[in-house]
Amino acid sequence: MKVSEFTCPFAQRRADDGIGYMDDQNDHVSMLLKLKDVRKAAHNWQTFQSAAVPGRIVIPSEVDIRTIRQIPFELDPPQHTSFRALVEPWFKRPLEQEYQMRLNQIVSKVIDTALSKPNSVDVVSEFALPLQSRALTLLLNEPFEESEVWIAWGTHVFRSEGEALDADKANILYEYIDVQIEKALQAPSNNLYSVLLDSQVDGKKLSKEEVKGILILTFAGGRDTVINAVTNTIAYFADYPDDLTRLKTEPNLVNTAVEELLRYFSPLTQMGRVVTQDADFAGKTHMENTRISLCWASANRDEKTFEKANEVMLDRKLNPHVAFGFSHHSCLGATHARLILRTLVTQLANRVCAVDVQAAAQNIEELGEFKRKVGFNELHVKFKAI
Ligand code: EMZ
Repeated sequence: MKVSEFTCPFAQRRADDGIGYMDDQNDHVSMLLKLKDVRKAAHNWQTFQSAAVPGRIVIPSEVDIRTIRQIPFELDPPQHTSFRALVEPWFKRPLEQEYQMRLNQIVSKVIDTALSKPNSVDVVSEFALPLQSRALTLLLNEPFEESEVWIAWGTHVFRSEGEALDADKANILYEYIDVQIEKALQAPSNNLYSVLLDSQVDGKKLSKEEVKGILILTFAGGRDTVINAVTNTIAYFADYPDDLTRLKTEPNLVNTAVEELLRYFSPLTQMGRVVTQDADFAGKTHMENTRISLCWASANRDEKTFEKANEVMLDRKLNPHVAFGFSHHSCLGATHARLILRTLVTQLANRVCAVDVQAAAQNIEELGEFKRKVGFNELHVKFKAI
């Protein structure tokens, strides 16, 4: 089996009745597995809400380690609409030339370091993690050196090895953000904290807690997801070096290639919703106050929409994947994430001709009746320069 292969554990269930089940900390989840159901439910915020108890829509649930609402992701319209409108322009800054230039330098340096190592590099801890953290300095508009603090936190801000939920770790993030908010109040700058503290939503200044909620999402939502996407992309090119050559000669392919890799890997497996009233949906009755999940990873392999769904086709034309979610909650960080991946793929194609895998340890999620690979805990490779 190739190291980059991602078999879809949901295929049989999706074909049988389109729903899977898992228990998450004694809180049952019905997983919607078909693309059309996932999309329909994502639209229907009246029945399937995001603004439940903070942490409950995340799977595994974070209710025991988080009391602060992540914003705008744990809100429903109309509150969601106002907050989303406020933060949207900031999260579109990756479209600016200056931002792209700086990201290009960050990616370039990470590749320089990897190429200069005489021995193998662990892509997770020595490549994807520093890349994610350094790129985040651009998104927050913080000094580059601050990334060293975030790198020390490891690949997930809420989890550590052997512990699905780590409260001590979560507290490090919460306390860090509190300190940064106080600093921004005392000496305002043009970073995300200051900009938010100076903003209003529906005519009201944001509270510290709201600012904190936006920052927690910014730190948590784009961390393991970006790290997985980067690591899986490198694993892919280790298996298919000819595709690197192809991308070098056909650089315009980079956008469709990145979308296809996102569809295939689906860095975030699923996201939950809480049922607000008894509802018949996808052939089942869902009781009030139970959870459903929108299983992006399964929806992205739905053969009804994606021809040869289990194959990577870098030039796939129609690709309505839901790797960044769907509807009003679609990923706020998507512009930033896409830029990271496009820059990475372009530079790899121009600088690297082969990636040799020396050792790999997969990261497998246990989801009730399913086990899903989502990335790697370690991936040791040697990059070969062109
Ligand atoms: C939440 C989630 C958001 C959650 C887009 O994903 O990502 C997870 O990694 C976090 O643990 O809190 O931010």
